[in-house]
Amino acid sequence: KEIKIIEVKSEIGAGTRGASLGVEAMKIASLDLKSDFFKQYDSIEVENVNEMLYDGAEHAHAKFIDGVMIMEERVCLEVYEQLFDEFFPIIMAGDHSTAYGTIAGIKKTHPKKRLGVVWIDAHADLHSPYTTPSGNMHGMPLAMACGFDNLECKVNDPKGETIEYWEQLKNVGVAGPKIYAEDIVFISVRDFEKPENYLINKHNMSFIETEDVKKLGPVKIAERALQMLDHCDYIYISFDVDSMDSRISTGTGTPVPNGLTVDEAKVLNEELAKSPKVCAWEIVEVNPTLDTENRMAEGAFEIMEATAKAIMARPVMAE
Ligand code: DIR
Ligand code: MN
Ligand code: MN
Ligand code: MN
Repeated sequence: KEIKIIEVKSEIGAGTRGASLGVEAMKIASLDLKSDFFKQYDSIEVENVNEMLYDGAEHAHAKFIDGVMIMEERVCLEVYEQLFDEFFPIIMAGDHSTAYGTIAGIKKTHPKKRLGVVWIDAHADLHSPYTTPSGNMHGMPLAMACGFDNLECKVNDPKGETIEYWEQLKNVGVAGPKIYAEDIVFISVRDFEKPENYLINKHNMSFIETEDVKKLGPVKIAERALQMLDHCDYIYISFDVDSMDSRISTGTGTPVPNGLTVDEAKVLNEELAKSPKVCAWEIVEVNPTLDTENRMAEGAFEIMEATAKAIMARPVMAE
């Protein structure tokens, strides 16, 4: 299977400006590291709506949800098209909200198949407009994918117009939930709010801590994560660079201590990608405006390049 790079230079779901520059920063990193990665694979860019960032914030508990809606639809269609054409999509995105578009695109391609998700992130991204502490929609993609409102933990009172968009969002690609909460494996998630904690416990979601990665090593952890999703037909890997330790992830909007090293993240993603069930891989939240000497993008690029190599080397999956 050939890899196709899908560039999503959107930052409309982030609270800090600059994540839409992450894609270009990783291209600069490839030049500095003398890699021909971007010559090796074709890429296609999804048109963004970043100009909407100039408009006022009408949706306090789901900022720019109208723009997010457009982006999810576009990413969904592009991922669907590339999968349909039998490419393996590597999605280079800005903020993490568009990962829901990717999930929707996979589900649209394989509506009857069970899709597992490995979510490598410092955050659980399980908020809804009813529970978000920030209103930033990069904290919501997994709630969109599972169709969670989490009204049990309601702390906000979003207005009707916001809720209309939220309900519409749940039907991107195909109507209703795209995944089951029990088909998500979180790795290195360590910064979450009570409403997210509630969902994680309620649905007994799978959780692998940074500690475990350090103790058992990324190879064993990848094996364990794949084992946890053994009952799924396909697997999607979502890699938020803030899963790495805040000393490393200097160029990202919401750095958190006690994360992975570049090496751990690299081996983890490589090992996961070796599974023929893995059908798409995504990297998000590189923000060069916050960085020093493009270090974040260089680490992120190294991880992406190694993962791509692992994808290209694997045996073909029987349908
Ligand atoms: C926090 C931070 N849970 C929020 N989320 C981030 O605002 O929803 N997600 N940074 O990537
Ligand atoms: Mn297209
Ligand atoms: Mn995230
Ligand atoms: Mn994160």
